[in-house]
Amino acid sequence: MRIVVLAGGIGGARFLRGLKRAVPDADVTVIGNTGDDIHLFGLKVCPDLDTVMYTLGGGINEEQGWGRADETFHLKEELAAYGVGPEWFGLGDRDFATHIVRTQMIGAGFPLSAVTEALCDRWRPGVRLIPMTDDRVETHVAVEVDGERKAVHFQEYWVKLRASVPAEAVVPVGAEQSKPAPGVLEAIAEADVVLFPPSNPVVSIGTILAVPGIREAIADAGVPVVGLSPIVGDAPVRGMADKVLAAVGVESTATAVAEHYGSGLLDGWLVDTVDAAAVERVEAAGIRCRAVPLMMTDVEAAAQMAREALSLAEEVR
Ligand code: GDP
Ligand code: FO1
Ligand code: CA
Repeated sequence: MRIVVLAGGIGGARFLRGLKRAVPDADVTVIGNTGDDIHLFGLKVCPDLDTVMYTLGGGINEEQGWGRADETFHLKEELAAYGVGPEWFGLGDRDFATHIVRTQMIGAGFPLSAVTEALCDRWRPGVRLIPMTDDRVETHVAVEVDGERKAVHFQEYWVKLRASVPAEAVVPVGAEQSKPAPGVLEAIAEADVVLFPPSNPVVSIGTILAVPGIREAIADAGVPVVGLSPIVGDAPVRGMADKVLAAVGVESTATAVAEHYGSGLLDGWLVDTVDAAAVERVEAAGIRCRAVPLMMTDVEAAAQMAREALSLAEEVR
């Protein structure tokens, strides 16, 4: 079975680990979000690609959900001693090696998709991980700070400001001009099923869908498209997705997120059992819906979610 998954960071990565356990022999292609990418200290950092790569490759910091296990921060401290920041972004020593290799390869002329493949030669994630695009796309967030309206990089909004100020707009800068990376449209066209894990609908999956051609390829593939809600009990399970959903005028409910994707894109939607009341409304919107446990408390729980998603895909096929 050929499965395509559009993934952000933690929500996408943990679901993928479950999917690998549920269907070990499946051919899984992951289209990764690169809108969170940021250039720091002259290095290109790709948080969501790295989160998927480290999680599936066994190198992730499990408690944090991002960054390397067994990490130290000597390099960051030395840079800070020179007054070189930003101090608000925690790049660790082990993680730095990934960004150095990536930046060096990009400087040598390799596209991000080829660099990601090379990094995965070490981590062996067991999936084919492709960035959504080789072009530069950076999500920026329009905010008002101390009466001044300005756009900040998504990481500054998320990590430095902790989404503590209202997001007035979320813009994937460069997306309109970007092209899907090699292999993205082909994987979608050849897929038996497309899954949206419980990733952020705006700044993870929304950004991937903003790359011209990807949304259309999914709609045209003619295969089941099934999503899992990242919103449980009217709040994000983790992080501040409610803040960016508000920026695009979407309520933080499992129903509103399904309606936001719409029946033109989604065939099936899984909500958590606490949101069982949402099933009727989602189905009224033309999307087949089931309520099942959606908390990824461990790999087995995530695997069971993957089984439910694939079983719903068979129902709507
Ligand atoms: P990020 O890039 O690291 O923010 O990760 P993603 O975009 O892939 O996923 C973030 C979303 O995952 C958040 O909106 C969370 O609500 C959701 N999430 C995290 N853990 C769980 C879980 O156990 N169950 C569900 N349903 N959603 C989760
Ligand atoms: N998230 C934080 O909340 N604080 C950090 O200092 C931080 C550093 C960091 C370094 C590398 C990396 O790959 C991810 C990192 N993240 C950090 C996570 C990340 O940038 C965001 O959680 C996601 O991009 C949000 O979608
Ligand atoms: Ca992310």
